[in-house]
Amino acid sequence: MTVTSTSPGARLRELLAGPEPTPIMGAYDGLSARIAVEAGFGALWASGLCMSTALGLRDSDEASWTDLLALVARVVEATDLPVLVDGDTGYGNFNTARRFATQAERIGAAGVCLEDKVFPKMNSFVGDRHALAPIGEFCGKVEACRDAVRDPDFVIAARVEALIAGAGVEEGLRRAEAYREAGAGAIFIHSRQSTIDEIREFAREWGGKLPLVVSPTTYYDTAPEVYAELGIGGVIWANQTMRAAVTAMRQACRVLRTEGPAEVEPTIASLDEVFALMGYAQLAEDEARYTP
Ligand code: SPV
Ligand code: MG
Repeated sequence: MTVTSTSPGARLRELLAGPEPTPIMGAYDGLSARIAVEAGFGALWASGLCMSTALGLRDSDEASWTDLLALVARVVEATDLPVLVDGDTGYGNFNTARRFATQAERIGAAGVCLEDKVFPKMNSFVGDRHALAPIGEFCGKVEACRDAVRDPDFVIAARVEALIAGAGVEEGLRRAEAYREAGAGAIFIHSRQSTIDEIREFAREWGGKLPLVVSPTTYYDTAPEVYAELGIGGVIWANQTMRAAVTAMRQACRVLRTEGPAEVEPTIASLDEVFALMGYAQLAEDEARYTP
């Protein structure tokens, strides 16, 4: 374990304000967190969609926030990277939002991201019912979280869903500015277009007033240098590991059932790989050291 004198929030802030966009990998349990660390990501996104899916639930506030925080705790434990936690809408009002934020801080997260939709929310890629919360009410949530957390560097990111709701760039900018004034430390501007065009328009108008975070699930083929050109602080690859796991597990189950275990074996991680990933050798060393 690496011990640093700076808080997780301070490290996340520094990364988001840095000259290069930070690649942030979605994680949903200890395993996915370890794999992201191994691949060299700078920070993690505890994804509501992926954690819900891992629990066998839909990303529409079906999972309780305590269920989700139990997984966040595993993500945090598995790595020294700063973890930004998807806080959905804050699960109700300012009071539930601030309780979520303080509990996330307590388990070692670097920040919480709240989205300006109405509870219960629906995943931003599903359907067209994405009612936006009143601006004043959402600002109250941001402020309440800011006031409640202990570390002034703990990041309260405000996620603007105006583009998802079809309300346009101008409405997104109006909301982002209100959330900045309410004390947000970063703006997550979300889009589900297949190009980065509306994000580009937003980012140019925004002019770097606060770090911007994006999640290019649908505009994944954007050239990497574009994020830097637009002054984007963090690029969240929110769900690729979960989707990779779905494909791999389905394939393994199908082949095992239809062709047999011998066909599956060469296509899956060996147990030795799993033991290496999980640090069993370190445990053996520790046993030699600590066991008389
Ligand atoms: C999540 O990962 O849960 C997100 C991002 O909120 S997305 O699902 O892409 O909207
Ligand atoms: Mg989410």
